[in-house]
Amino acid sequence: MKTVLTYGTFDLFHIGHVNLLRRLKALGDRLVVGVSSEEFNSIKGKKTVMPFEHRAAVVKACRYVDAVFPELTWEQKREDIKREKARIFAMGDDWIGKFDDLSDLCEVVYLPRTQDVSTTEIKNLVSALHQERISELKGAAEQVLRIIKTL
Ligand code: C2G
Repeated sequence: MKTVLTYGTFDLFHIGHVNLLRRLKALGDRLVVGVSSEEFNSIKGKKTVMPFEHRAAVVKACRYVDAVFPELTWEQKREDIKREKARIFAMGDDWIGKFDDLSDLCEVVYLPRTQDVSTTEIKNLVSALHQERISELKGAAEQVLRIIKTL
């Protein structure tokens, strides 16, 4: 049984996450994912839209994923690799070189990210749509006011 181990926040689960998990599963027989807790995300300077329970449930529901566990600290990776008997530790290449120190325990792999999609981009798009909606409503309210003034 060749176990592959990876970590992530997986907020607003998108095609970039799916592509990564599919490619990671293809590297072995079993894919295990450490999903970042809220507390750990604040250490990473990240604020999520979806709570940990939802993000973990969505990742677990992905057919490429066999097991998930909470990621609480940077330091837990060595213990996780030993516990899960992971043969491969893998991340997207935005982390390239950051975890090479684990290569005494298992193979360390970085895969190319999926271009033009990220949780941050989705958040920005939603807030732009929100702003657009607000200005539409403002325009409509001003129009109503103008009509009222003519009455
Ligand atoms: N990813 C990707 N393509 C994208 C977006 C993300 O391949 N377009 C990959 C990232 O490279 C990462 C994984 O999806 O390997 C999860 O990304 P995030 O949820 O942003 O995870 P992050 O907050 O970077 O957490 O200890 C490591 C951290 O927990 C990683």
